[in-house]
Amino acid sequence: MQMIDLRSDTVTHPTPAMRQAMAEALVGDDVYGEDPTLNRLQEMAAQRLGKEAGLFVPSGTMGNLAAILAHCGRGEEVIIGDKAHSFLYEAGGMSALGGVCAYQVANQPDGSILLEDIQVAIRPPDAHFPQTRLVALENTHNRCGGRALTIAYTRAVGELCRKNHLSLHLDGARLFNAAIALGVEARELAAPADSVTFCLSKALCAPVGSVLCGSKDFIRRAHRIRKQLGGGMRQGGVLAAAGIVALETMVERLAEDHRRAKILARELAAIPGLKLVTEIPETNMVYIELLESVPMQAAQIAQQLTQRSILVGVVGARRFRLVTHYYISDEAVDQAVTAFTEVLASLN
Ligand code: TLP
Repeated sequence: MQMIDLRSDTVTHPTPAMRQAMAEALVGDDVYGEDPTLNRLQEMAAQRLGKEAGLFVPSGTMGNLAAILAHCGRGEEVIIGDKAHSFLYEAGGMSALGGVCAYQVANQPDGSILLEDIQVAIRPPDAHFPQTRLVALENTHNRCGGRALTIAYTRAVGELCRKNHLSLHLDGARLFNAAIALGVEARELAAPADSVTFCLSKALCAPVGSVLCGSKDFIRRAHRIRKQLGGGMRQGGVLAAAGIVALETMVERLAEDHRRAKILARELAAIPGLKLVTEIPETNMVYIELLESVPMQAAQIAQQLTQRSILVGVVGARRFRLVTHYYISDEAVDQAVTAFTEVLASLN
């Protein structure tokens, strides 16, 4: 039986249409700026997000890093949520490679950061302190259950930043999931931010790549940093071709993943021994945990699920993350629920 892989939407493979576009892509040397397919993807992405320019990068991690390094110099500071991907899961790149300090503030359960917490974190002009340069938000917020930040909230943070002469970066790895869930355009969510990264290689199914978008001047700086990081990709058009198919055909269908995540969450929550960590999901992530009554840890349960062909993310001693995506059908959702039911029933 084929594995049902709910660990992440990053596990998605390119679709047949993407593979065909990749095979037929016109390419050139992108370090000379001569890859027509890559140039087209960058233009499309920038246009879609309402920014002047775009820069194709190999990963969301490099997009966020290049953005933070383009906004902040050594010894300068970014105000960032304590559950932000860039803070928790990007190997400390901003400090290791850019000497940038991270001032952590609490993420609220909905993924936002309180405006008053941002205000308090802004450093006064005093030689004792690192200088605050940037605020970073994440939409959708991965560790906060895939919650979507609204246009109104993002605007309010943008205004606070402008008032204090700070820039705003948005880690929009799953920005299109947020846009679909809220019924708005991605460019409206991106408008208050000076820079935005979004990923082609997650729910949009492309094999590799993200695009960093911003003003022409900002992208010029980020382009040099991408080169320093070794991210200049010669005939990258082969990858960009899949990204173009992703943007053209894979955005609207995200609603299906969100519908299935809601069903999955409701059905898992009804199984004795399980409870939802966050409410019914807005997008494609279900976080669920084991009640105290369950005499096993999440890793052991996950092993038993694997034997039933279900792969889930273990994100804590008693916590799972399940992510729906293009390759998770209604039947796959049913099979995952059945597997959880059987494994938990077998413990009684
Ligand atoms: N997230 C991955 C893991 O690293 C946790 C996942 O499976 O969800 N921003 C956000 C919000 C992300 O969720 C991720 C990847 C990234 C950035 C980094 O993207 P990549 O993996 O392309 O470097």
